[in-house]
Amino acid sequence: SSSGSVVTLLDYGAGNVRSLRNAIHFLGFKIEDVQTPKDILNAERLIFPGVGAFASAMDVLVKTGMDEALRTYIKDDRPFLGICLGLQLLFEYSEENGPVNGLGLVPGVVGRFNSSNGFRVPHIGWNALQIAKDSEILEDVGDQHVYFVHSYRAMPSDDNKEWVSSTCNYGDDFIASIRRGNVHGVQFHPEKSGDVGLSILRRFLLPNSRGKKNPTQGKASKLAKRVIACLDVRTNDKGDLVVTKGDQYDVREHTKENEVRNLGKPVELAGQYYKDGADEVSFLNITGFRDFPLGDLPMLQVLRQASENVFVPLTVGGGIRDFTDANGRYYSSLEVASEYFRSGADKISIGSDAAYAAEEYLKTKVKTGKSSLEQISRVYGNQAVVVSIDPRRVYLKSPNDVEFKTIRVTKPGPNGEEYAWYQCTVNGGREGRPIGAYELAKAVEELGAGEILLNCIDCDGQGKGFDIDLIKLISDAVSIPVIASSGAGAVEHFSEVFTESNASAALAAGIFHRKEVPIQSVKRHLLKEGIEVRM
Ligand code: 1PR
Repeated sequence: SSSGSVVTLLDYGAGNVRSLRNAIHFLGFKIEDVQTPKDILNAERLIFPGVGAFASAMDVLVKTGMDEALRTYIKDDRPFLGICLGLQLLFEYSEENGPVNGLGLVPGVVGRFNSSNGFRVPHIGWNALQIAKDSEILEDVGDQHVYFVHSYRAMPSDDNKEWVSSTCNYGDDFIASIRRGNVHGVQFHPEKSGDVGLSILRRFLLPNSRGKKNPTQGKASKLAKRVIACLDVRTNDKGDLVVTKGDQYDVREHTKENEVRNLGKPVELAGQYYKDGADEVSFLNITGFRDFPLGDLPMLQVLRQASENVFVPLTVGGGIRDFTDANGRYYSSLEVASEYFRSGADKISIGSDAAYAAEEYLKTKVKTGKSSLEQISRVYGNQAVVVSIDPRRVYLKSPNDVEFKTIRVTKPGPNGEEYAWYQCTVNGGREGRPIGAYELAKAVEELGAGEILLNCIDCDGQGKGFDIDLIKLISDAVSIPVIASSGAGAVEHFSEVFTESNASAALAAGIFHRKEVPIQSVKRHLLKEGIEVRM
């Protein structure tokens, strides 16, 4: 058994490495944390999961003297695995807020993806590897998707050819992994790449587990469309945290007791959806606008437990904003988000507070840097910040009836109206705001959102399909990924949304909770329709 084996982790405290810790523990290893440069030199096996921004990571390494220790360790060809930024830092320099010097061990430059050629930035999701040479830890991964989330990447060149073990295509071919001797680096996240990722980590940790087979090229060929399972969570009247699900955001049974609908336990369902093949799992604390999440320890507990066994990305939303508690203690939204990240979230999602920030920004045209959205994305990166939009369709006789972006609807309204706008709401759909989904989406993209979770109150829980008009409007308006949400009732609704709009992912709740349509059926259907998915 591998229990008792130890791996050294270089975590300089810049962000969430809980997922990686969980994956290492899951594989039966103990973790020793690097405290001083000596610990690096004494490591038997070192994992370096870079998180945060390139410049601040380099700062910490230089200030602590760990940069020199890392150079020595790697030059001596000792077992090393760099993940994401932990790979990028090995290069000569990065253009991220730079140029900023890196460790200079691998020839090449880290630059930003170019979104002008139609590829959305950040690059988020499950993409395919083109294996360049035997990398030992990647064997048989060529036909599978692995999970990427980043805006910067290093490019292959003649100078770094001896290092590059695989590339990935996203607009251009960038470096997905490197290997020389015992030194490995991956741009994707093995700890978030399901079974495939766990076996990559296992092969790094346990050289004996490496087989003899050569990597094979296979089915995975490009960025897959994601299928996301969403758990709306709240405390019911008995005080238990339950997964609930509304009809147009009404989550109460229409009985005399009027209780909150209970569809299961959050941790169990998350684990089930992971096994069923969900590409991501989202938790939305739907009463977060009234409750204070740091006072809501059960929700943090849910995240901690779920992340121990779920090795795909976890998003959590609800209540991410500044807060002053009953004792007068002030919590910044950054503190709230940090607590979620520390508890196992890979991304956080902001609803109401992002709507207020967008309204303010549209009014003043000034980025104050003070909104939760701006603060959290500055520290954790855009790719860690999702904005959740809760719009409601408002029909209009004429496109000029409102100052917001209107569309010509595919199906006329109840009084024959041919136009509509999508009014944003806050507080779980309870309050309409003077801003449209279109305006909000564009504003939050500028303020630093990395992704948009696009709900639709009219369609929520109806099972009649996604609001294609809305999803088209928003996914064409922004260059960050858009997650289509609300209304999935059958497998055809997923192929429809991916064929008719530029959504990068589709999210559903009710059909999965009620076991009407399994995730695998959705994926098999998409595959049959020629839409790339992770199987
Ligand atoms: O405003 O930052 O505290 O965040 C609150 C979060 O909670 C927002 O993301 C908001 O969308 C969500 N929320 C608030 N109230 C409700 C409610 O239902 N009463 N749920 C709610 C949002 C929408 C989706 C749902 C899809 C798919 N639920 O998450 O899962 O519509 O459902 P379906 O497949 O069954 O149609 P803040």
